[in-house]
Amino acid sequence: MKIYKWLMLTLIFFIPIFSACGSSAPPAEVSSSETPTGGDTAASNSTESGLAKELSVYNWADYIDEEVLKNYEKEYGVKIIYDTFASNEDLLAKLQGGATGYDVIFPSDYMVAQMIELGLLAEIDHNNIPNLKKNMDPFFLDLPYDPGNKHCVPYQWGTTGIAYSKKAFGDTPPDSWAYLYDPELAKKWAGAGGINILNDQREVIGEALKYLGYSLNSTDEKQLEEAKNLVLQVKPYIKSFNSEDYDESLLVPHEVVISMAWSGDAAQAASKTIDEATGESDWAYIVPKEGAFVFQDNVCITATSERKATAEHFLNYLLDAKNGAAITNYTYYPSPNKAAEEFINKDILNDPSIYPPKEVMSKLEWGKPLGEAVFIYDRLWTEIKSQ
Ligand code: N2P
Repeated sequence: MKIYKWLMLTLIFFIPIFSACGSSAPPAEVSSSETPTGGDTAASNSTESGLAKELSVYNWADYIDEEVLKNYEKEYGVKIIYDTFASNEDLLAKLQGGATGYDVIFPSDYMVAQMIELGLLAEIDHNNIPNLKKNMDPFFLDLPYDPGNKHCVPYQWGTTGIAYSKKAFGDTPPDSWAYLYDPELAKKWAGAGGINILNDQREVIGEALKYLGYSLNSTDEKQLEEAKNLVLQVKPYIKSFNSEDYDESLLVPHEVVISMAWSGDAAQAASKTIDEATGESDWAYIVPKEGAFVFQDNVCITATSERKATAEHFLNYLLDAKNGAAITNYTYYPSPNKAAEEFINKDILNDPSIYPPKEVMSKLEWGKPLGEAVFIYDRLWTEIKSQ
């Protein structure tokens, strides 16, 4: 397992976007403390321990074990105000729209870079987050989108692919994006049970680009128009654009037979469709042969947070080994927390749809910030959704 994981991680981080990996020294060892240094006592709403009375946390849908939140509230007397979003772009729009109440947010790699540039993230004090150095696998630290982890700590990572019902597909798994983007195939599977795709512009346009043989980070307007036209051609066959509760409400009760999906959500759905007699699950997951996104999500503090010490205390809590394992055991996404590994269920650690083998890893591509082309994506997405 260890060698396998090392190989896999080497493969992930030695692709070009992360080529600066490991260029600076990790932060010095610090002692652990239960209460935040400085604390949020200046804020009128604070507990005796110096922590704020409330903390506002904004995460992806279905991306934490809520017991972990409840335990934090119980242990430290901090009430968590919890809310969820569907995509990085929705998160960004919320912050740019002037929402100032959020303290802790969970952007993916490319969005961290974009948010740092826009001044939306606070710098974090590693002295208040000792679990970062203590528990995290160094392969996931100091990456080019946030050098030195000045703003964020790693949370979980995963891949994008296709979730499908084995009953519907039998011995022929949908191993290509053609099943979602080719009008003939899409028509067939719309008729045979229904198709869901993620409600996420980078994913829907990016995987269409991949299907066309382009980079999912393309900023070429002609390629992007081509991708949009592809999506518009299959749009009549798409039952839903859902990236929030699709694993619950769509995959489990068989509302659809095929869905663009994030790996952990697909694995969660698979775990819920196990036939007791055979031990086999109905849902399975495949990364299409053309390749797809691989992502690392992060936990960061907003620049506008007035409860930064409490937010750092909460980040440190999430990076605790047992909490990291509880989160992965619930979400089915791989954890960058090395110390958590011994507490993660073995069937998760050994599941290749969750920890992809290296031949799959080599087909994946990390998302990059798009610069000015972000406006083209926004326009194309509006056209896709409104037509
Ligand atoms: C979990 C969402 C996964 C995050 N439902 C994708 N970056």
